[in-house]
Amino acid sequence: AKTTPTAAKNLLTTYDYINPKPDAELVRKSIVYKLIFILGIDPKDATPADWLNAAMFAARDLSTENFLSTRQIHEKFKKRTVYYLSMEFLMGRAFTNSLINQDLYGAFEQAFKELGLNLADISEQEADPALGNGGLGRLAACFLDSLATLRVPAVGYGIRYQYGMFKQEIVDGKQIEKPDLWLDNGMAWQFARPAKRFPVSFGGTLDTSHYPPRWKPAEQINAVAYDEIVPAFGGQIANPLRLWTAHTGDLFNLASFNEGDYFSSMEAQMKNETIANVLYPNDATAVGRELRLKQEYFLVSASVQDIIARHLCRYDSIHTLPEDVAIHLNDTHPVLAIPELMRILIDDYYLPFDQAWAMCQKIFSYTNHTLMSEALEKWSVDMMAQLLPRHLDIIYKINHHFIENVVRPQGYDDDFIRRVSIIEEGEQRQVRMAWLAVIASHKVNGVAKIHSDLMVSSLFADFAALFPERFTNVTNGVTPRRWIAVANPKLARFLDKHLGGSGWLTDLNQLNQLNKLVDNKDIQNEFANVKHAAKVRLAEYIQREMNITINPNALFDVQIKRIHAYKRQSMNVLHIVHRYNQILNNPNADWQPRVFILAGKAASSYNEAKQTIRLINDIAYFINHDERVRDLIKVVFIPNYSVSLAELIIPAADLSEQISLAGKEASGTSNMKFALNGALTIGTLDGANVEILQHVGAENIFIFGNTVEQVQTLYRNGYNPYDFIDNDPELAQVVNQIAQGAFSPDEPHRYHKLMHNRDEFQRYADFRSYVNAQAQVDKLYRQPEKWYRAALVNMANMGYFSSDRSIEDYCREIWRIEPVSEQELPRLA
Ligand code: F55
Repeated sequence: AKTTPTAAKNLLTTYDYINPKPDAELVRKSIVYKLIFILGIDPKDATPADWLNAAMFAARDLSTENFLSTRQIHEKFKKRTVYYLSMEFLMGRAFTNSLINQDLYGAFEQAFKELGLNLADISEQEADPALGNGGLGRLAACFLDSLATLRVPAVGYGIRYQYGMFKQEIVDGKQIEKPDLWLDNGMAWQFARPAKRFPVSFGGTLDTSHYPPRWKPAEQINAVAYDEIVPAFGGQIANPLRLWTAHTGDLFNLASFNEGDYFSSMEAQMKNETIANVLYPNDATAVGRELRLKQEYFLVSASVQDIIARHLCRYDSIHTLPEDVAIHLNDTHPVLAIPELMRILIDDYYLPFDQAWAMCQKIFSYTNHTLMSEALEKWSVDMMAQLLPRHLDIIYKINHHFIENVVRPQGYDDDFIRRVSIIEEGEQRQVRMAWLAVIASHKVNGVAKIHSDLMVSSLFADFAALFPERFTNVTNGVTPRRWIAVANPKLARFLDKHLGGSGWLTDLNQLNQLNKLVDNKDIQNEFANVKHAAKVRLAEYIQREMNITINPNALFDVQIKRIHAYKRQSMNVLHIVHRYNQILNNPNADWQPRVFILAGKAASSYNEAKQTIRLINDIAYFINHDERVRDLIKVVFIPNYSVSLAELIIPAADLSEQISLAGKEASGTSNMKFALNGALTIGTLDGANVEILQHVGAENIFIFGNTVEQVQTLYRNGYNPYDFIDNDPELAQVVNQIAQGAFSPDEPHRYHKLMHNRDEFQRYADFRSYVNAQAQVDKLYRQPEKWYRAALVNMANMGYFSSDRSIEDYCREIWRIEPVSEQELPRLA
């Protein structure tokens, strides 16, 4: 039983701590108080980082009451809750976002002014927590923002990696990886929850002489929670993001402890504490490493135990779990949650298999983020038998049940059964995690229409024949709070002014009112000024950090994303070199000056991607120092791409490069962020580009390249890159220059392989069409009225791509979850 002292209860119901909202003076006092009494620092010795920490504590106080009262509302009304399980949350900086969401930016700005400090400079001190690789992790963060803002009862579960995504340095053009010490200056934002801990077991043996079988694990480790507040825009509601760390605690390596081997039991524990140490930096290839499997199980075991504990606080029976709980799997990475829940229901609650399985199928849903075979997770049966014998046993039983009760009765042949089996036979038997996810989930979704269609017609075709109603689409979205209000405040003011207030921030379809203003020359100019200011800001950063001068009046052409062959950064390079050649051939033509901006990390083991980074830097050095091109071309590779760099770069882009090979990019989300900030897209018919085209109209986007069908035909006919190189002298020239060392004279063959490979992603097939589209870009940019009109049309039609719309789709179609209603909200005193 929980008791609440009356005084504390009042605090939670009357908001008398800070009601209605603190003014600058109260904020200033609070910051100074935190500095002195929480951090123990004398104001006259405080560094900017100290001030930031103090201010973050002050800001955290202001969302804590919302956070706690949200929990109370959920309890009181027994709100059905969605648990979003993800190995990655790329949250970005929290401070400015929380001030904007709580409408406190002005008060904090003024408070710092009175202290003789500048809020924007202080905010720059915050580490950017990079607990994710790229799109998948950032999507999870946008979704948490929308879930809170839409008042959906939701908890995010992830891992509190001590080292997130590595820090990228560029030395002699090459990527160097350094550890990312994001926790070094303290993390004022997260509440440690030392009492929220669950044991997670590994290894050992399975005694099948009983029913249910008894798992006797060899090792146990504690998962300990840290809660980060996810504030809604507009205050009132805040949801938790619960991140797990690994602690030794008082649990031991059971086997060696029993033998009295204290030291080796401690040694084993120390090894296990490394579970939450580091994020795997692979974004499009699965790794078969044991530590990764341990990380995945660590996340889901702690989370499922916590979900059950929370359920049992409200209901006295485990049987009501499917009414109370929806668990969403962000890709297959947390799929072990399925056998983990089965294990607990069967082994701890003595449910029969069929009953436990029926519950799982109501509870789980799964999002697929890729069709590429190298990214599909498969774990060797041997490894799983070693590490999780009971889970492997349950997976076999699920598979047996599926094949005997679902597949065979429908009369499918052995070949079909071999294809849909969770266990892949072969030299090394493997567990197909995506198959398990599909079989256990009531809904499986792709992340853009074209991707969801391909998912059903290719990767999951056999399953779509078995359960067609299971598959659906939820097109991705991005949060306008971070991607406009935080990243581009000048654009936010522009929108406030022309849309009559800030309602667009929570109802992004209001942007379509811009459609009637797109021909207005004053408004075009006003937007051009917003864009120019962002370009100046980025140019200053590039000058300061890289000592490269760029001209803000040039066209800023931007490709920022993970470096991967399918995303075709090297095709972007082909165009740059082609343009360079054209300028040298015809120096007196009226060229449109361009700045090519690229950024992104390569997985540390991905050689081709690293070579691509080096090529970009070699070419940048060469072209930027060639006086003959003057400033008609500048090439800049900005190191250490991150959420906070995206916030700086995206508002400054004129042109957004979305040039993946059709069929390979599941959705893309930066395409949405760019268009929302008034950049025009040059892109293929891939992922969400297809839907962006439908929304903005063909006159306002530069589409090029082969379609999925054409790509497939080329593959089928035995794609030969030389069919294209040999028939296009300008392309051949570019390929030969790069391959023969024109940009790497110190090592002429450095890029031979990069140019003369199988061209798996058909850069050469799409080259000519890409170059033609780029010529159209130049032509339109030279007619500013038309360009800025098109930019405004893009913004006006981006309402659909709000993550609020995505989350509404999930709530309605997948999770069957209702937000906290107006009536359920406590009224402000
Ligand atoms: C991370 C770890 C592994 Cl093991 C595999 C993949 C990843 C990863 O980061 N994937 C990823 O970012 N996928 C992207 O998801 C986005 C959100 O749905 C899509 O927009 C994007 O197309 C897709 O590549």
